[in-house]
Amino acid sequence: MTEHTHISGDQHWTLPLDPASTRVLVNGFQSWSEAELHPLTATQARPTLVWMQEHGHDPAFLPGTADARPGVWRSHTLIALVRPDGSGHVGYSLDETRSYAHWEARAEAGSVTVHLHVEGPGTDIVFMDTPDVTATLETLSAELGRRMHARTPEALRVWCSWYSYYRDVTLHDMTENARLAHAQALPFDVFQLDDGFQADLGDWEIAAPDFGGHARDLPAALSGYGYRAGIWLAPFLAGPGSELFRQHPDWMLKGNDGQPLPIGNNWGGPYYGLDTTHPEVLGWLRDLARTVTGWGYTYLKLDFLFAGALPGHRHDPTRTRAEAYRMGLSALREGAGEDTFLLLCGAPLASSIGIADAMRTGPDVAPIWDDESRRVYLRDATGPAARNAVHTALSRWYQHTWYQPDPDVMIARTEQSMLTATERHTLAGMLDVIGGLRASSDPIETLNERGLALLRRSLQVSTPDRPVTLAQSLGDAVTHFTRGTF
Ligand code: 9PG
Repeated sequence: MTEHTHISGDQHWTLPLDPASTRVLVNGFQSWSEAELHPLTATQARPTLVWMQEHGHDPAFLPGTADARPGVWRSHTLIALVRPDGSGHVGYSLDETRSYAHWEARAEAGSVTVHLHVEGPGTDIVFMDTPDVTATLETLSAELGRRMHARTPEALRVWCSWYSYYRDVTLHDMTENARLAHAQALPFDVFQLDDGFQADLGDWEIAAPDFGGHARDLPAALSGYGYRAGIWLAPFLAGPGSELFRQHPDWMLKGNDGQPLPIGNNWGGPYYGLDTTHPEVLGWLRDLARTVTGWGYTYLKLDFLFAGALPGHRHDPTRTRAEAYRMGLSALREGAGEDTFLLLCGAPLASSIGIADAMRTGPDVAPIWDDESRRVYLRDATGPAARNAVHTALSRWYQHTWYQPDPDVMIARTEQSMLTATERHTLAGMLDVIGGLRASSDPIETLNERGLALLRRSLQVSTPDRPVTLAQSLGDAVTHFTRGTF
């Protein structure tokens, strides 16, 4: 047991570190948020555009770029300050079921200060110096996992429709890929239908006109090929034109004026979020999860979950953001049952432990290595790109004791892709180092012999005996890649 102090409110530390030679490891709020190891004197990226802030960043980072300054770094749950020899200081929150720990490190003249703000009633905090930051992060992560009853089931091998078909996916695309994968004896466990099958956000049981069928018809077809069925939901969201929104405006997160509050912009317009402190919302979430598992789905990819941890739950404002989030998530788990595999995405990280089976630990992969204009000019490294995905998931290597990490898909196809052969192999190799879920989205018919060979190699699950070597190799990889060769 590590020594900890129960902390509520704010706390400060001044550390005898040389800012110029110190690196800082930060962990953003949710799956897509920044996680990185950088020189402390650099400037933390804050996106300049509001919709980018909404999609990857904690509201606690807002407003915008106002306080993005050299030498000021913010992080959730934990923070580490690392000397060149690997020693340093670690701050860590050991329980995020009710409270969130916001950390901020600042380079001062000849020292480093760390500020902690605990949002919520208080939590057990460790703040320690250590000869080995990597080892200490592993130990504290295991402790947090134990305290929050982490679920770390066997990793699964998943085919997912998103990264090739996007919202144009049809029922036929799913069954055809399963048929071809079966014919090639590709060892997937799950075929997962992503965004595009539903009439609207919230109207999950009504089929999109162009889907060419209904999602409820997929599981039986997949089981004929020996694959489990997976489905994507954004269960805390409602589209403004949905039946859900029209019938239950009162279930939405609300602004100070008592009106439903748009919480983001995607799918060609704004969307709203459900108030997960509302008992009727919880009942609806339970029923939704029960309905799709009743259709035969045993793997749910639950996405855009950060909506459950936003301010605006007016039904019971006494709940903290973490509590409101876990109420919504628990309702989904109850409806889905203990045996259904829940992969969370766009989700607050530590406050999902104990309910999540797996967690996306980075932004989306895309068939392009780097989206330089968004990353450099718009100051946002959370956009879809292979580089952002592996860089972020690598920087969260210690989270394998919180849930199974999902570093997102490898890409083996050569068409509809801007990845070079080197980039395809680098991506696959780095996902393998990260471990956790193995996934692909390539249309099977587009894969030649070499593509199939790369895919087969990537589907070899090599967890769970990774942790020790994982920490070492990732520590090296993160250092190497953040030196600019990445
Ligand atoms: C379906 C997709 C896929 C994907 C998820 C998620 O606007 N944004 O910043 C933004 C970020 C991620 C994103 C969509 C939008 O992708 O990660 O795997 O399921 O939703 O819509």
